[in-house]
Amino acid sequence: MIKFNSILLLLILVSAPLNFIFADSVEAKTKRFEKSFDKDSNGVVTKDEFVQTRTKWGRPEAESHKFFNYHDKDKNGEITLEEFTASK
Ligand SMILES: [Ca+2]
Repeated sequence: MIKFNSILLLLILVSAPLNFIFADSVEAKTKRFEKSFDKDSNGVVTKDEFVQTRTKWGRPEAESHKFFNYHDKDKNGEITLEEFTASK
């Protein structure tokens, strides 16, 4: 049991910096926002654009709606680059 706990602790300690390294950088998010989601390049991503892109990636529509609402911080129906890059 002690051994298992030690291994678990070790895994947590090792994965924390990895999470930090592999977390999306603002640059990576900006690129994804502009290249993948903002189809008409008007600086905001509508729900249609968001869901369509994720559907193309094979993501379930219900999940895409959930993520859209998560990113759309001010709930105005559009995701700005600021909203997108601020999201974890
Ligand atoms: Ca918004």
